[in-house]
Amino acid sequence: MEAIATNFGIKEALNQLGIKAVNEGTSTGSNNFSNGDIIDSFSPVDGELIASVKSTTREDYEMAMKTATQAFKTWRLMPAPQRGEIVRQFGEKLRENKEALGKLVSYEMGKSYQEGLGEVQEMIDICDFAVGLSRQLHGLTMHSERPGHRMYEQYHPLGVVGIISAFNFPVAVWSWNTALAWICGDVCIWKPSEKTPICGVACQNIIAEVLRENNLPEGISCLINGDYKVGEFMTKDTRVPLISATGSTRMGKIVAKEVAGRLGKSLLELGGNNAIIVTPDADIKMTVIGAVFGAVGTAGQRCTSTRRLIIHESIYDKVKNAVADAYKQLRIGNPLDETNHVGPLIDKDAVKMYENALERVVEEGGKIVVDGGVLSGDGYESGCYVKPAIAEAENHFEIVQHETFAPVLYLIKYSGDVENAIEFQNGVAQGLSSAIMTNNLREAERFLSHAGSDCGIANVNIGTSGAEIGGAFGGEKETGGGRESGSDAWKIYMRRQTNTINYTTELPLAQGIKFDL
Ligand code: UN1
Repeated sequence: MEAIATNFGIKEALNQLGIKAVNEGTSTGSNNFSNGDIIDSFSPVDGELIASVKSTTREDYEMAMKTATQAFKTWRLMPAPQRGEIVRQFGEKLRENKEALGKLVSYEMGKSYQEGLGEVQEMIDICDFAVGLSRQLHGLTMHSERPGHRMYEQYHPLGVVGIISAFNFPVAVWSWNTALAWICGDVCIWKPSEKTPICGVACQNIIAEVLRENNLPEGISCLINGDYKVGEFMTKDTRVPLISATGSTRMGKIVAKEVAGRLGKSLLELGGNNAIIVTPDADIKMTVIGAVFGAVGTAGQRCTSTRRLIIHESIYDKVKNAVADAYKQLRIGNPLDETNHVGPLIDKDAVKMYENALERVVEEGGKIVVDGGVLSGDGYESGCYVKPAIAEAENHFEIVQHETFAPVLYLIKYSGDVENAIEFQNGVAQGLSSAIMTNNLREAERFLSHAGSDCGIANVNIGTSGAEIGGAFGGEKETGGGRESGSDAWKIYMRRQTNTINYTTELPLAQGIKFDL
């Protein structure tokens, strides 16, 4: 058992990231406000205890808030390009720690080491993006209807931003939010998933070093630990103008209600139920790669994972067989071993949900194409390794309508026109990512048109997952409507102010109103 941590250099990685070994007590890391119950983090890779943290109590939270609000007073006065310089240094530190952090992500979350590295790369990329953006927080100028008046708008920092992130992207999602929030002049309080708290401590240690080196208050970045109850400290807190929450639709609905109830802003990035439409004009080889990576990458635990393949009847058997054949080549096992494609699910609850989905699809009349099952024996001792499965199903099945965070792919047949496939694609409650595989320009354009995909992401000839940070990331309907990361997503982290300046000696009123005294 110890072999995995030892053989794959986990201990060295933890050491480099400033995480205390299991026998040395809890890892508080830097600026981590936690004195409550102990949260032990077990690796889904081998079931071993990685390290422990303490959860955040109400009093700890008040301390975090105090530190953050204090830091905001300094941070907001720093010119945005100088804040960008701090984010640039953070990106540099991430480059230095890429392998160690990628390894920890892989070991604590269970995704492949390559994907762990990819996740850290997303952090580096968003830092680079934010550095450039720190010189481009533009507002517009507009012409006043009054003579001798100038009108424009500007963006100001919001204050304390609360970030709640999920286990599946334990470091990147935080950075998409925090790197932008920081250049915008905000300070952040982050509650990572209680399933991956060590990744949180590692990130906090990295940014704390940068802040220390620049004599800046650590309150710019605060870490709190715990479950939804700790999240609630922030969602109910009027001192937190924006809550950015990533996770299930169920969680998002609770957060949205809570935050809206106090007229705060929320940025929600929730569940997806992503489909790839495969038309008669699809390149089958590309389809197989896109579908298989989309369905089994991160063991199906991305919000962008491919859950449904909507295939035209004329090529249905061909695509089904090609994808099923590709599944035969999948190697399931220790994600730190780069010869494996699929690692474990996050925990045994996730395994139960996976098993339940496979039972349900059969109960509802579906047919298993590639068998699933939980793996046991040598190397699978954690009990979290499952076989990626494929089932033939119909779009309206209740289980197909539901997002199961596991490698279960549903094959759905369509006939006739691409419109019928688009109808299936849109016929779910979620609206995150979507794709069409076709070499037919008309089909592709129809898919992208206003009558096409209703998702926040719509791709042609690539899969549903693996979005670049440069675009705005998020989705519609039950995905929550939020956009983070690239494009103009920065605007949600700022408050907009319209300014009108009169440089005359008269006071003309707008709308031509006369008010003579
Ligand atoms: C998520 O699963 O919450 O598009 C984020 C992707 C990644 C991000 C996924 N860039 O698959």
